[in-house]
Amino acid sequence: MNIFYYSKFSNETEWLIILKKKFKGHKIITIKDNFDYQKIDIAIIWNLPNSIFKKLSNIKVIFSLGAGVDHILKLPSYNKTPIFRIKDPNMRERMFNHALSQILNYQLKLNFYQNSQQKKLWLDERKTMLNKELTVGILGLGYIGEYVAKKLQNLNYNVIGYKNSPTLKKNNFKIFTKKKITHFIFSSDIIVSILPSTKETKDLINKKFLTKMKKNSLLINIGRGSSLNEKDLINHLKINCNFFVSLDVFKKEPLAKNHKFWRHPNITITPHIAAITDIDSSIEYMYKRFLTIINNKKIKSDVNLKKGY
Ligand code: OXD
Repeated sequence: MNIFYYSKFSNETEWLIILKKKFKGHKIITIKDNFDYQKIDIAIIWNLPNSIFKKLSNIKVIFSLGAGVDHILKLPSYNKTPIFRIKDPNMRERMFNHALSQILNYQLKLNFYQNSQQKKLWLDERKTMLNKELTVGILGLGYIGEYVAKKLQNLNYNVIGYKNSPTLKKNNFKIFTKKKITHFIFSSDIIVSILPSTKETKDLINKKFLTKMKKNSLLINIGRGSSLNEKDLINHLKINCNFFVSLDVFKKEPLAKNHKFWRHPNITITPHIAAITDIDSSIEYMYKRFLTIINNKKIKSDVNLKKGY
């Protein structure tokens, strides 16, 4: 098989070495190779420009090098080729660790101490919340969201969840759907968004949503930047000085140098690293999928094209 690899990851060389080892007997091709793109069977990609994608006219399957697939679905030349996303326990654990770090930062007021250290101030702050006193709302209960919710619950946080479509799956926490989103927002002290980028989720976290959040709460976005209306957030922060935000994803990445978010004291920024793609386990996952494809010849996409994730 001819396998095309594309990413702009800083550790691309390492990816290629391990891919070549794992997919021994097959050809791994990159844009640096002078290869007939029409002979490519499989594409392993992250943020591939459409100008290249449209040349891969005979691919049978696409592997997304991340949990999300919006970078593929938005390509004008994408035409229903089956897609597999990375479903990796290591990725889920990283996402959980990141969410927890931001929750604890807010809960234990660590930013205040960091700031006061700069000013050599001995802050005499006497109140922080216990886990059981906080309700964390998980917005988006997919493969990663459900895991984060369960892990937080194990740590004694009150956990509630939000899902666009109703579910029959039993969970130990309350799940709200579309009609009850206001209840979900009102009840949460902290909201963690792990939503995918779809038509339904576009700008879901807007003025109306933010106004319903508690005045002194925390919003964490580790899903997709498209679900947050950035202007509405800036305006919300102007009148709510005790509202905090932690953002790992943005409408446009990398975040522009002159973006207002960078300098806002209530916003913590990380550069889309909440769940970096783990090389070894992801390649292992893709290889297993690859074997079932070449053995069964039947390819069933991971992605529901109607829902967009
Ligand atoms: C993503 C990822 O899909 O980082 O955003 O995996």
